[in-house]
This record gives sequence, structure tokens and C-alpha cells, in this order.
Amino acid sequence: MTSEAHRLPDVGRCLVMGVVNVTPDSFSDGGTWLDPDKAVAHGLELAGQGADIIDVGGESTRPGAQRIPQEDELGRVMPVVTALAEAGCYVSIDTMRAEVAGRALAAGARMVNDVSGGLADPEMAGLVGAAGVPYVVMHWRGHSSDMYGPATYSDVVGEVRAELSRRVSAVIDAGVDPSLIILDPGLGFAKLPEHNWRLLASLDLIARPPGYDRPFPVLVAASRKGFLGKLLAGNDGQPRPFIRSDDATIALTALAVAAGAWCVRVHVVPGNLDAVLVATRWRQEGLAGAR
Ligand code: PMM
Repeated sequence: MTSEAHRLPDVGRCLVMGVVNVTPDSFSDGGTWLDPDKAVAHGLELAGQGADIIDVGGESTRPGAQRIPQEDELGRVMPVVTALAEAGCYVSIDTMRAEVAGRALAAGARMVNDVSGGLADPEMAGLVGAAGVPYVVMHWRGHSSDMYGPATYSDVVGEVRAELSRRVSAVIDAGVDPSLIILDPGLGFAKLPEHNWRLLASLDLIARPPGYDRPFPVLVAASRKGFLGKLLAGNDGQPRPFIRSDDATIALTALAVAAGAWCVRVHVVPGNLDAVLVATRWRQEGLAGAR
């Protein structure tokens, strides 16, 4: 283990995580990158466009999705993780399974992105702790087969913060270094559009779950999500198709960075990277003015 493995990536601005979904059914790009060669080429393209991290996932979490066998997930992600890591990319493995995370880390992945925040697999936090790699802990209330059943909140920000606080404490108890934890409000996961918007307007609070004074880095993954399509619905009330919500994603990236996001997870890099650069500069000036 090198000391590099024990630090969060830092490029002096919000990081851009490019998405490579090696799945037949992810909601915006399902099927496009299922072929390993195409997935690798896409990851290299995202990296070439300036993505700091390439997030490789093999299990769709679209609303209603059923779990897939572990062997299928491994078969999808391993060739892609291996090739991208060999090419020098900083690879994050998007999985809820400790076995998949462990195999991906052994193949050169350097970060674990777990949408279940350690809830789906009791072995995950211990594995990540032992590996000493950054760990994205997302707010999650259950598998995507019932995405909106648990989307009931009387105070979404308070409840998400409290539930994240419990996950942070559990993963630290399992051996994860607190300085390697990244929090994610889990937009769309057991969240209706009004919940997503309220959480986005409260990123500073998400960074500080109860019991923790030091803010955690926050990852925002709004790219192409259904709540953007709903906001952009035409006069007929039909949601805008995912593929046409990239400009709205870019707008949201700028706002999230200005609000202090540490990383944005996006499907399209160039416009989002520009938004990150603009908003980082804007934020620096605001922080300098406040001193
Ligand atoms: N959403 C998806 C997949 N992975 N990871 C994190 N940390 N946060 C998310 O909100 C998240 C994720 C589903 O979206 P996709 O189908 O566009 O990948």
C-alpha cells in the first residue's frame, strides 16, 4: 500500500467523475457501453476530456431494477477496470458488493463508490477500511426494486443527515479512515424531486452530519436524473428525455460547486468541467471576500 492510497485526490478544484455504466439498462446510457472495448474507449475519452476519476459500474440502480448475480457484475466491470487502470486512469468502482470492490481494487481501482453506504453488504466497510482507499458513502434506504416506497420524510434534510451520521459511525467502526469518507445525498434514491431539490439546497448541512464537526467532502450525482427531466417538462407535461438534460446538469454542476461540492459525477465531461472551473473561481472569490 503506498501512501497515495491513503489520501483523497486533490486537484485544487471540485473533481469531475465521469460515468461508465457497463450495464444493459442504466436509465440514461444503458446498453451503450456494455461491450468492454466500447466501455474502455468511452472511459479513455472521458479522461482525455478532463475527468479526474472514471466511475465504472456493472449493476444498474435505475428505479425498479432487480439485482444481478455477482458473477455477471464481475464479468462486466473487471475487463474495463483493468484496462482503464492500466492506462493510468484514476478508477472508482461503483458497486454494493465487497467481493466486486476487492477484485476491482486488486486490478487497480483506487476508490469505492457504494450507493448503499455499506448497508447492502456487511463485508464492504471492513474491506474498504483494510484497503485504505477513499469511500463514497451514499444515503440509501433499500434496493432499487422499490425505489420510491421508502421516499417518505417529514424533514428530508434532517433525516438524511441523521441516517448518514449512523452510516459514517458504522463504517468508521469497521475500520474506514474518517479522512477518506465522502458523503453523497443519494439524489433519486428513495427521493422524490422535491426531496432532491431540498437536499441540493442544503449541501453545507449534508457535509456536516450530526456528531461530526469537520465537514466531509460531498459528491453530487445529479447528471441526467429524472428530476431534471421533470423540471424541464414541456407544455404537454412530458418529462424532457434524459439525453436532453445535459445543459441542466451543467447548470446544476455550477451551483453545486459554488455551494462547496467536492466532486460531481457526470455523463458528459466538457461542459461540466467548464462549469466546475467557473464556479470554483467564483467560490474562491467569495471565500477570499469573506476573510
Ligand atoms: N447514481 C447512480 C449510480 N451511481 N453513485 C453515487 N455515488 N451517487 C449516485 O447518485 C449514483 C451513483 C445512478 O445513476 P446512473 O444510472 O446515471 O449511473
